[in-house]
Amino acid sequence: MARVGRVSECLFCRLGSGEIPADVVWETDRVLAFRDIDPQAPVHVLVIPREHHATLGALATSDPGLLGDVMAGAHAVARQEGLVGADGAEPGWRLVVNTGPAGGQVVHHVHLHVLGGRWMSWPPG
Ligand code: D5M
Repeated sequence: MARVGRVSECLFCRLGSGEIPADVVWETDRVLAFRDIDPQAPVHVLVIPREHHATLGALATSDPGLLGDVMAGAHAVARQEGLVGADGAEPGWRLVVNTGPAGGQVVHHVHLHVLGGRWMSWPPG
């Protein structure tokens, strides 16, 4: 009961279930990809498991197969958004997983940022 209450308060759980609308670009029964509300690049899509896992580590530990599905989803989005060239390398894109407070994670439901459409700098801020 406590778990249900906690999950229902999670923004990305509510997006994943369709309770809150999102600009969905790609989806399967277990993975959802939608445009970031505050884009940091011409292409900025978030890829999430519909099921709640707070961090990358939590997902990797409890369901590595689902982590693989989320990673494959990120690549599918990059291809769909025109970020993957014929040889698989150009024009290029970036995958970011902010993890924990020092990593800049604000939403505590694991999400992969697919960023592209501009040249990226390094190191990130
Ligand atoms: O990034 C959390 C990201 O989530 C941040 O880039 C904004 C985005 N966000 C927050 N609310 C929404 C909604 N409702 N739709 C789409 N995108 C959203 P983090 O890695 O946790 O810092």
